[in-house]
Formats: sequence, C-alpha cells, structure tokens
Amino acid sequence: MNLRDRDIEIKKMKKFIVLLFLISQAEASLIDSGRSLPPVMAGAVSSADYNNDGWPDLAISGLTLSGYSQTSTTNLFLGSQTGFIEDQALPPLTGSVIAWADYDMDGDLDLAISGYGPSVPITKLFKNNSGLFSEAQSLIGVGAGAISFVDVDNDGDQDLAICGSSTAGPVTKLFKNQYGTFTEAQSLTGVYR
Ligand SMILES: [Ca+2]
Ligand SMILES: [Ca+2]
Ligand SMILES: [Ca+2]
Repeated sequence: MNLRDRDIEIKKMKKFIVLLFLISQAEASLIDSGRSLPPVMAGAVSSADYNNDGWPDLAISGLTLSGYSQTSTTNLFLGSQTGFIEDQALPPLTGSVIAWADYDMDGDLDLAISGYGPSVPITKLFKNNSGLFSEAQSLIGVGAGAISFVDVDNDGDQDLAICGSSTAGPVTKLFKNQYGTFTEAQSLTGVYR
C-alpha cells in the first residue's frame, strides 16, 4: 500500500468511525455509550441480531493500524442498550466481506465471511449455535470480492454467490444449498473489486 492509498484509507476509516458514532448516538438517544469499536479499513461491517435478543449486533472485519504496523481482524460484537461489547473472534481478514442468512433454517442467523487471510484468501461458513459460531464449511477463498445469500433455485433455502480474487485469479461462483451443505453449481465470469 503506497502513501496515497494509505491516506485515502485513513480518510475512509475516519468517516467510518464518525458513522458508527452517529449510529450509536441515535440508538442511545444521543447518549454516548462510552464504548469504542476497532477502526478498520479495507474491510467490512455488517449488522444483524444474531442472538435474537432484539438488539442489533455487529461483525467487523478488516485491516487495523498501530503506528506503521498492520494487522487484520474479524470480530463479533453483541449489541445492547449500553452499546457493543466484543463477543467472539473469527479468522482475521482484510479485503473482506460479510453476509448473514439463516441457511440451515433453525431460526438464527448464520454467517459467511471471505477475504485475504494471513496466507491465502478464504471463504468460510459459520453456523450459529445459540449465539456461538462454529465453522461449518470452507468454500473457494476470495479477497476483494463479494458474497451474497440468495435463493436462486426458489426451493426455500438460501444459496450463496461468491466472487473475488482467488489464488487462481478472479472467480464468480454459485453454490447451491443442499440441506445445509453448499456445492458448486455454476461458474460465471470472474470479477473482483
Ligand atoms: Ca442482538
Ligand atoms: Ca441458522
Ligand atoms: Ca435454494
């Protein structure tokens, strides 16, 4: 990452921090929760009530800076009236994306994440077990991409589309959900961000 890209990412990170602050202010009736969230860049944030308590929770993933050293992170935060508290760590990623869906149809939201891991890009599905996430399946790893749950075959369960930069180059693949297990159904023109 050159200095110009770094400056752009820092500006984006500052905007993101301001956005999160405004969201927390709005949800807390303009009372500062006093809690902070990790600033990230080249990553993703996504909200979902994964423990079904009525409060939106957060998944945050991306690159963090400490001086000139860089590390990546992926963490889940439980929301409440007083703000967000760190709940669970997932594989650290950058160039990451996050998607939620109840793909096993047991009433709670499950999670798919993809991005650049420490060595190779990954895509992993995590099953929600009463608010605790366990890895359920690994799919083609991509960074700088997108993942989206959608019921493409209209059979009532959520299938998964993945695109991004894999170790074999840009890919776009569609995976069908068969009783909670995803199998590749179609490959399309590969793209990445
Ligand atoms: Ca919640
Ligand atoms: Ca579920
Ligand atoms: Ca389906």
